[in-house]
Amino acid sequence: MRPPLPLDLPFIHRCLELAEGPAAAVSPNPLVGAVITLNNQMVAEGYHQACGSAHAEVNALEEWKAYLQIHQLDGEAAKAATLYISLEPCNHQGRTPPCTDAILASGIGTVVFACTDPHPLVQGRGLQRLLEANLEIRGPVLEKEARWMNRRFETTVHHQRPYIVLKWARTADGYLDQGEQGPGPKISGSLAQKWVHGLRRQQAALLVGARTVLVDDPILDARLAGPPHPRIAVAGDSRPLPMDLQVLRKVPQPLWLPWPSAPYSLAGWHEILLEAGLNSLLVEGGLKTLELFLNEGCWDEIHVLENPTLRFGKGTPAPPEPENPLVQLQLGTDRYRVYLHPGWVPGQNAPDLNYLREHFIPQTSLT
Ligand code: AOF
Ligand code: ZN
Repeated sequence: MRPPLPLDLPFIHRCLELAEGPAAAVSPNPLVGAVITLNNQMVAEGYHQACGSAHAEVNALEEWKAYLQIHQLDGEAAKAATLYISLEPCNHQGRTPPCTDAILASGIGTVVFACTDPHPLVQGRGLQRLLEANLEIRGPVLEKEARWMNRRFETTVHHQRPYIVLKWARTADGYLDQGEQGPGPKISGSLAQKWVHGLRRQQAALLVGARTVLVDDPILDARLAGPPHPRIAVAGDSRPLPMDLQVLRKVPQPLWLPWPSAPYSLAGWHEILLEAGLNSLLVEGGLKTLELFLNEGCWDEIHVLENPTLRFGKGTPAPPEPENPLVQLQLGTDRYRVYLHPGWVPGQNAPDLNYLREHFIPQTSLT
């Protein structure tokens, strides 16, 4: 294994960019992007588009084969080519065949990777196989950034639970809704709503309490940001919901999460979600559902939107917020705060602070 070259950085950067596009459509798999270069020119690229479909390397190799044909190049060109990949290639048969086989068959001489695959069946074995076949291997490159991009996948592998994002909107005087009087007027402005839809398309599942579904009758999709839409999970007792609710018009049907009781804890929910292939969860309320996660400290990110001019005077109080937001900014008419769980330490198991802050700042396409 060799250390990376300065020229490797922009190509791995492109791999990460390609990887992120499909968002939660790859769940429970990782996001992966690949680029193939010849004489330091990009000649092919590919990414993993959805769980069950071809891996990133395989898609890039398809484009590479077409390039070889068009330019009437042979195996010598392959030896001179470099495959850049954001995750170590797999070496096992999953839903799809091992990528190492496809790489070796292509005759490509060099592989540069961003980070190793923590999956128990991979963990360095993919790189080992390529090294044994005398390929030149360089890396890791942008390792923290690549693992952060796959924090949902990494969390399922290391902690056997989905990555958990809590989100709520509150009034200036600290209320989630008007309590007995119902939800009241919408709290967040249109820009904040668009941003929330962006959050939704990145999590495999969206959880709400049954009471919230009954009272608010929300749609709970990512329509303002585009697909994929999260799978809806509803927490409550086993009382069936009225069939004319908006979330019930969706396919597939919501996943029912039985309300935790003395013998049944959040771990039970984690199991149900992972079994359904859902590696991340956005919890949007109500208060009791949010409190289940907050009281156990079982969360990774908290996103709070505050309307600084709206006051309800009374109602359901918003949960208290942790100290030290990672990001604090104005988002249209709302104030926006993001908190990262202290288990994520910038510069250690997460990228540095500047990178993280940039990551959570809404992109210009939203405005
Ligand atoms: C790669 N390239 O693009 C991805 C990889 O069931 P499968 O065949 O899709 O395999 C899923 C596992 O393969 C997944 O848990 C992870 O370890 C790895 N994902 N590997 O070489 C890819 N998506
Ligand atoms: Zn693979």
